[in-house]
Amino acid sequence: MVLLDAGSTAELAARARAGLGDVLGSDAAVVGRAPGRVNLIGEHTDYNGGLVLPVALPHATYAAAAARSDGTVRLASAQEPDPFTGHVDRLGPGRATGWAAYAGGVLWALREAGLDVPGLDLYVDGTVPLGAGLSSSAAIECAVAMAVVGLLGLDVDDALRARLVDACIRAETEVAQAPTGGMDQSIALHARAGTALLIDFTAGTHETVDLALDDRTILVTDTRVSHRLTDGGYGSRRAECERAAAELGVTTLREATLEAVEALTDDVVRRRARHIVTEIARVRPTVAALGAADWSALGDLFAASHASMRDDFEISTPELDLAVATAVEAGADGARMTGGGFGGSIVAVVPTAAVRTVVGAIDAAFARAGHAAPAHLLAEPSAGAALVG
Ligand code: GAF
Repeated sequence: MVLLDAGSTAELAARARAGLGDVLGSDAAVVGRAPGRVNLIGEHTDYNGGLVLPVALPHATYAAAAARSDGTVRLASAQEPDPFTGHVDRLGPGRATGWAAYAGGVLWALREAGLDVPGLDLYVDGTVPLGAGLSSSAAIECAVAMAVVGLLGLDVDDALRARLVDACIRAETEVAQAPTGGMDQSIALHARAGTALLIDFTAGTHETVDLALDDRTILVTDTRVSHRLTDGGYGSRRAECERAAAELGVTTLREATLEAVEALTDDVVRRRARHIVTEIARVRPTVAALGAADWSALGDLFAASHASMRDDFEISTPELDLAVATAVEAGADGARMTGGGFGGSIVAVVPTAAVRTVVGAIDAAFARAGHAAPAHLLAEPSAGAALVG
């Protein structure tokens, strides 16, 4: 069994500081920390003006930073091979590629937002699994953003957090060119421990949802089928949703009715839109089921969500389907694929006493099917981005 440990904040902050010293020869002035996330329900709904319900993971990314007076920007990572060197005046679209586009893109976007970002040395380390659909990219962006506001000595209130969300979204969509919807940056910056975040992308609001999980555990299983949001599958789903909205004469699919969607003539566009409309309708009932500890209702909602992503949105994989089916057979209340899809992870709500059984059953099923061994983590709902250490 591979159980991914979140690590201790103090130890990982110290590790990031040590990395900055060893690799770039700088003494860290600050360390920013931002969590990965797992979405409980509401998939691909963010860019359709819909509702989402993510929680922050205890697994996080740490960015140790020191300001420089010459405008040079040097970026290095414990998890990524290619360090980056550039100048703080020249970090916009087209300047950096790979992981450095996410980190450097944030520096550019914060400058665009009016912050006086200096040259800096920055080193990233952490425990958010990469390519697992658990928002490692947004964790890098938001950890870098926190490090910058730390260097600038700014007071991190809710208004500043909202500006950081916008800057991190610009870094991801305009510099890294991943056409994503904003959920991941919002949860990374606004999460509160012990809660999920209900975000409404039409109203532009978010509210915390207390999670009294009692004898339940949120289990995440990474199928180790790597997913990338820049590969084209994510973008083509987004384009199909936009086409459906245009044909229905609505600004976003949030405004569409199921009846109108069923009348769309193109089979693919109709099924994509049906996923979005039905998925948005599942979010508030999921909040209610969690609040009432109605695990049977939660299981039905998760099952319908997974079927919709498998059959209508077509973003699941055989590994995700196997993990979901096995988790439920082995005693999970509910399970569904989570995140952008085309690989990545499932999320399951499991009676805590059954976690080992469920993990063992998924491992055995993957071995029997000849799939690579999956990795598991316990998603204790955790706090959002902060300065640490
Ligand atoms: C990825 C994206 F980054 C999010 O914006 C969201 O669309 C998600 O996939 C699917 O719900 O994480």
